[in-house]
Amino acid sequence: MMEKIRLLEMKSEIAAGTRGSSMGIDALRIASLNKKSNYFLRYPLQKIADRNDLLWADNPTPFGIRIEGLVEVYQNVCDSVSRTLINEEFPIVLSADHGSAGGTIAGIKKAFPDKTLGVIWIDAHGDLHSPYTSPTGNMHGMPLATALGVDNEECKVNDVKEVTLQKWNELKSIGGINPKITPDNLVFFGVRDTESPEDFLMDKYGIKNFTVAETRGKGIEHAVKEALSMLTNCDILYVSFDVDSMDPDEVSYGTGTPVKDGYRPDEVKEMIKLIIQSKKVVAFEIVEINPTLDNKCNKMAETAFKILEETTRVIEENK
Ligand code: NNH
Ligand code: MN
Ligand code: MN
Ligand code: MN
Repeated sequence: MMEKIRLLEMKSEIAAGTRGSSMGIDALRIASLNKKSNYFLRYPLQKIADRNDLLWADNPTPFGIRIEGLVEVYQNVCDSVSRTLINEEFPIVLSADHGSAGGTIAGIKKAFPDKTLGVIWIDAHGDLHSPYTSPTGNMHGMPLATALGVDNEECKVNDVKEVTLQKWNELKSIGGINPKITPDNLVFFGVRDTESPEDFLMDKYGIKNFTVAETRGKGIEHAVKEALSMLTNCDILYVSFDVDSMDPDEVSYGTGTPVKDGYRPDEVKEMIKLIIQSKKVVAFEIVEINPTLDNKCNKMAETAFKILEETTRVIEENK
């Protein structure tokens, strides 16, 4: 049976510190046209409302920049993802910055409140900050903490305003379930640029990170098998693919926070394919393409598009 797929387009870039990721989805479209692919005609596409108007507004919450807008983004993504899943369609979320992913997780839990959700997070970053610990105040560094429901007050470095904390609590409760995942059901691939409050949480909860070296040493197949075996208690899985997991020198610098020594594109493509073949994945997301920063024309989007096309093919043949 062919899985029905729905593309969800979310252009929110208010959670990133650098401008331009809202153009990442159109950069994917251009990559598809240059490849003469009809990808964007093959699947229904739904645009989700953003709050990018806030990019021109004052920013009253320094340790949770534009957090009030992100609450709306979470709610909108949550509604679209849950509706898609309830319609028995597979949501592929094409998003600007990674802030959206907290809304995706909320939407999955809203659709499947009684199922145990596992998350595979392919990223150079841990995205485990809270307003108390963030070094930048950028909300795209925090989506996993909202899903886990952790504030990490033990590692507090920021003096956070009450209004920020109120919005933070709203973020955690979107979708009606908090926490949405447990740390043992979260697996990282490629995380290599964390701050100490994130390291503290990874140690405290024993969150598994397959480093690039470990993934290569074991081989992609073995590493994925091991990751899936850690998630056998999960009924469903969500794969979140931040393109900065890839090596900027292998691909390009077309992402807001590039980090050296990442994966090659063929490695992530294989990894995602093997994860989807577990038949447990119910949603896939791709984030943080920023064509305005690309030093090789549109190379990041072209690379991401190839991975997206192959991933979509595997989703279709899988069911
Ligand atoms: N940890 C940094 C921060 O919180 C960087 C986060 N940037 C990301 N995350 N792109 O994936 O600001
Ligand atoms: Mn990320
Ligand atoms: Mn990242
Ligand atoms: Mn587990």
